[in-house]
Amino acid sequence: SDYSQEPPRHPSLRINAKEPFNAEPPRPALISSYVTPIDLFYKRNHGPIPIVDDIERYCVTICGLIENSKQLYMHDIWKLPKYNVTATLQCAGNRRTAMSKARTVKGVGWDVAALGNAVWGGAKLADVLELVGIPKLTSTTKSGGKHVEFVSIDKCKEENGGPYKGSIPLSQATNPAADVLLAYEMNGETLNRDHGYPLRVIVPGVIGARSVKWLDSINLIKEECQGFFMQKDYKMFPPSVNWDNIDWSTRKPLMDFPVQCAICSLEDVNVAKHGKVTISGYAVSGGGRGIERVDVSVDGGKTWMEASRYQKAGIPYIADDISSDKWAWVFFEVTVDIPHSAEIVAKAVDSAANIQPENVEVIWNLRGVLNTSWHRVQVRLGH
Ligand code: MTE
Ligand code: MO
Repeated sequence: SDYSQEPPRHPSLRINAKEPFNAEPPRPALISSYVTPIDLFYKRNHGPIPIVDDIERYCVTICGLIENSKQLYMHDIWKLPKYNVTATLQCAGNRRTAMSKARTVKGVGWDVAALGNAVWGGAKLADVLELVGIPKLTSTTKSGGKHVEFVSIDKCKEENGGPYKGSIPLSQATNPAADVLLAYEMNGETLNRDHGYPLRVIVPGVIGARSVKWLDSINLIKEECQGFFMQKDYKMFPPSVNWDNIDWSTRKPLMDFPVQCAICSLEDVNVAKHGKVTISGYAVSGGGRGIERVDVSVDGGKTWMEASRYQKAGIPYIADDISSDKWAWVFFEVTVDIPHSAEIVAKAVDSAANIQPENVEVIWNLRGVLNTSWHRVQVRLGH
């Protein structure tokens, strides 16, 4: 693999792995703006960043179970109606480092910032598929259990030097309301190399792994993608499963993200003075579910206070309201009195009343995915 032509990156990113490049912003930087600046957005790669230098010749092949396969050039995609979707992308490995502290897991370590919120600009996949004769989802459409596979142009060792791949159900791909995009813009700028230039998939509400970057082809297939990252990774096993007894075929690939939150105004261990402290962070759920509530405790979970929630500064957030960004995180904030050394805890409830597990032990899994346990930070009083 060749890492000699990696793009420049922001110096404040915390690097979790160099080759492939995996990095996240510091906690306070993550919540300094509702739309995450591109250079601070986490970067999660499985190989070198590919180079596409001839945009005129770049095209996406659509093939598989369709009448005639088709090659779409960027000018074909630019011609389709353009949508801007504000969506939070979160890696299934977010908060893995904390899970590994309970019991060692395999995978790149991440603190709480393996996610970011961006305005993705591009064509709807449902419109693209219509170009090859696949109709949009209606109440009478039969998707026949088919799937839409995304194949990248990057190369990764897990695929033995082959491309990164993933798939979603055809019923989601053809549903305009699912907002699945082929994105060529991020926050109003041309997508950069780290995030998938020239074209990537964005699957809102689903673990980041399915939002394939550097798209090369779209394949209509009978069953879900058989690639490594669908079948041998990004699955959640019970705590009893270890590397000697694992049977990958017993579990489904992870798709929608469960409810998650984290405090970002504090590190794991802090020294504070007596008095008022503002606790802030993010909360987000998958599948388009809003955030109904965020609770904060300053006594390790014995008593709780409700935090205020917002997406845009100063405007109160209402879960699942038409005025809110349904695929995006919310920020929370509460000012507390810290009377003595304390464990500060945050937990969120989503609009389907889903809650987060109290302890990481009950959701421990050998790959360290979906650590959505209550987020805890320690504060010791200093002078
Ligand atoms: N697409 C390709 N082609 N190669 C990859 O390694 N990583 C996936 C996904 N798409 C990946 C990919 C994973 S695991 C995540 S979490 C997101 O991209 C990260 O997207 P980002 O780097 O833009 O934040
Ligand atoms: Mo990921």
